Amino acid sequence: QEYTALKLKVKEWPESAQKILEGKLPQGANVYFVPATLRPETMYGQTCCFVGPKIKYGVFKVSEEEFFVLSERAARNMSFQGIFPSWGVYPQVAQLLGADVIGTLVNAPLSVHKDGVRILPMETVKDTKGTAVVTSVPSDSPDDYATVLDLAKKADYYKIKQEWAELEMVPIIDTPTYGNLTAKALVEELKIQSPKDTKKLEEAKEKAYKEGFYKGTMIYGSFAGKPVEQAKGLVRQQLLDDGLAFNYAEPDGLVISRSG
Ligand code: ZZB
Repeated sequence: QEYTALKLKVKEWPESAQKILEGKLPQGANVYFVPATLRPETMYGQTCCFVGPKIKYGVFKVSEEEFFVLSERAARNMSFQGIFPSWGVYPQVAQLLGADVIGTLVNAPLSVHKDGVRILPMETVKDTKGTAVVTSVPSDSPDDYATVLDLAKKADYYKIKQEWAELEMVPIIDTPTYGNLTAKALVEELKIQSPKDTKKLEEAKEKAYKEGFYKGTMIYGSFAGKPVEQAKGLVRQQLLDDGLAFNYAEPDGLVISRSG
């Protein structure tokens, strides 16, 4: 599985994370949440970024001034892909639970939300896939759409501010079958009630992938007017060239055997 790993720079930590990180990072360090995505062309539509509240994350030192927040499994894999300076070495400076970083304000590259987006909880994030950080595009990902609806509805329960889950969803891809908010259309058509409707969400995801990739047209961003099939590689290359992302390959044999 070939992912694009995106760098979401931290602008402001919540108090819970500040306490844990105190004294562990050099002055002026840049810390990034690093979600892995298969859909770089949708990054304009990021409205938040998810972590699993019970998942353990590490803060790993990539260079003197750059630190990544992701799962230890992903850091180890990256250390064999030339992402850390020494082969097989991924120095960890702190450990956090997803719950500790809820509310962190990050800058999401290409997102229409230029003031930043929030780190929010998603119960269905898998520790065994990608980086265990998942950037949220509710216009085009049914899982993300179902999750942001649920978060906004139960903001108190999730201990978040409702407005963090309600950043505007901007249409970025038009499709013949589902219009320009594919995920919303599919969640409604399949009558998906909650992020726990995993079977229906799986079906919705497959349909959204197929429709978006083979029939979608970009209607936002530098490649507006181009088919998604072309734009995907172009947006990815632009992110790579601007130093906002890097390639991350998941050694898939391992993942299949672990997740069944
Ligand atoms: C942004 C995005 C926008 C995504 C979209 C999808 C869609 P797959 O297909 O099952 O391999 N993801 C990544 N890591 C995790 C994780 N650890 N736990 C849960 N979800 C994860 O899944 C790859 C996609 O699943 C990734 O691409 C990421 O969400 C999420 F419009 O990034 B994606 C129709 C899907 N649309």
